[in-house]
Amino acid sequence: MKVSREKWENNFSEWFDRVLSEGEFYDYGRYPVKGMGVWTPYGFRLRKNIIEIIRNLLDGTGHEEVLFPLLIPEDLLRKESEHIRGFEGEVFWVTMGGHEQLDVKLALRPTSEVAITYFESLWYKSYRQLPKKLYQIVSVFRYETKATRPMIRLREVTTFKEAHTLHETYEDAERQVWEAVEIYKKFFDILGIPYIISRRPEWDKFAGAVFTIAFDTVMPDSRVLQIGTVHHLGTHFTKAFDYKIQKKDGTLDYPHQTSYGVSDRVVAASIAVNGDDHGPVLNPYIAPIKVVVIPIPAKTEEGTEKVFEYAREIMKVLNDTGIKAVIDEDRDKTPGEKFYVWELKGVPIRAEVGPRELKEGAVFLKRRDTFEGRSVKKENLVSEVNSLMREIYENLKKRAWEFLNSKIKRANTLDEAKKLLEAKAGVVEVPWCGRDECGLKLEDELQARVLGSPVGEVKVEGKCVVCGNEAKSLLRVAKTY
Ligand code: 5CA
Ligand code: ZN
Repeated sequence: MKVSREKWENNFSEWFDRVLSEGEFYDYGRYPVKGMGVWTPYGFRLRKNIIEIIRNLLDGTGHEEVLFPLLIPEDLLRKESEHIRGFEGEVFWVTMGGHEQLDVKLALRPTSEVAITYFESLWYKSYRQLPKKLYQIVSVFRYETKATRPMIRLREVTTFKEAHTLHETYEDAERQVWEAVEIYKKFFDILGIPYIISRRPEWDKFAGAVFTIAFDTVMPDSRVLQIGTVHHLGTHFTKAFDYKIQKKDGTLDYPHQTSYGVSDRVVAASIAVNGDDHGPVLNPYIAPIKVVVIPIPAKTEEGTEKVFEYAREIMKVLNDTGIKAVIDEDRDKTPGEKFYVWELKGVPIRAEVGPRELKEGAVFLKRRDTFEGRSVKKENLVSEVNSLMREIYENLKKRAWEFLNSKIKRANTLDEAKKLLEAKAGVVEVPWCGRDECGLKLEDELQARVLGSPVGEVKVEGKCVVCGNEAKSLLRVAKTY
């Protein structure tokens, strides 16, 4: 069967909503508070597998998991002026305790820089205790005013992994920024989510950061989604707390910080980057269910019973070796109806077991990504499934990267850039003189967002598409979520 991406790409929004609800990943839009969704059991397992990966990567690189209070008193949140300016319009406040008005309003944390810096100042007094790398995985709350979307723009972000690090010098913190970038690269590589990395422009860096490095991916509808950010915070927060540490040379000085985060958006991208008209195709590495066994009824009742028994045996063989498999024994559904359901859940492999397989001691394995099938002997089932999962994983990753690469275009004039964006090009790179003024004008002219410049050395020839001066860098623009 030929897999059509076209319909999928053109109706991505509806596709995504339908997959989340019918595939039983996430219940969104029905809870009576806007921007808050429910992780239902199947989606929760996918989320858990993803969290496990980032947790292992962080634990393996000297990060320590912590848990801070959800509520932040107003005076604490107001400590760093740029930070509060950036977040002011997005904060949910708790003002009552029972029947009493609270003396100090309490914010539902929109992020935890201030809460963590406050404690760092109590805990770490000397360079000898540094670097310190803390992280937590919690809910944060943001009163988002742009259109909210399931997993993508929430008011309760339930899977907010925020890391906060503390260093003696600016350079140490900068090295940490690049370590974090490497960690996120590994994370997204394991997930098979392709990305581009950009230094966000001055006007779009995190509120309170010296600079921000962002990971973006391109969704099937060609719109760009920011899936992770790494910030160098310099001494913005430590100065605001007048927090000094003893340095190597004996002096007292402000330590430097970084913070970096990912969210539910990563789960959204994991579901969205590979799919077709039938639904998503989950990367076998994180798929909650690797194999669904579908018994194909025989002509007689007795024959069907035998097939079901054999199908259960097949499921058990897989589960006994740690390959999560389920069987769909619903007697009221035809195999075709079952295929539909499990395709919507993105299960990477389907094992069809009918009278013929029973007779031959075989299993018919069908890949969800290409719909290719192969018959394997029961004795070889486990090794065949394992190698099939690897093949699917590699194929999905390759496909996703090919898609992303096809969505990065170069334009040398404003007009070209405009046409490309109108034709859903994805990311358009233009030569740029390096001045904020031109970047801002570009956003205005193109009605799109500037993602920033590629990280590292870029050789550019040509003239700034806005002012015509010699280009110093490339600027990426896109229609974004
Ligand atoms: N304290 C820093 C580092 S954790 C911070 O808050 N950075 S952030 O604002 O850029 O958020 C981190 C990541 O969370 C973003 O890159 C984005 O992928 C995700 N995110 C931000 N707001 C939302 C939201 N409303 N819904 C879902 N994900 C979000
Ligand atoms: Zn310019």
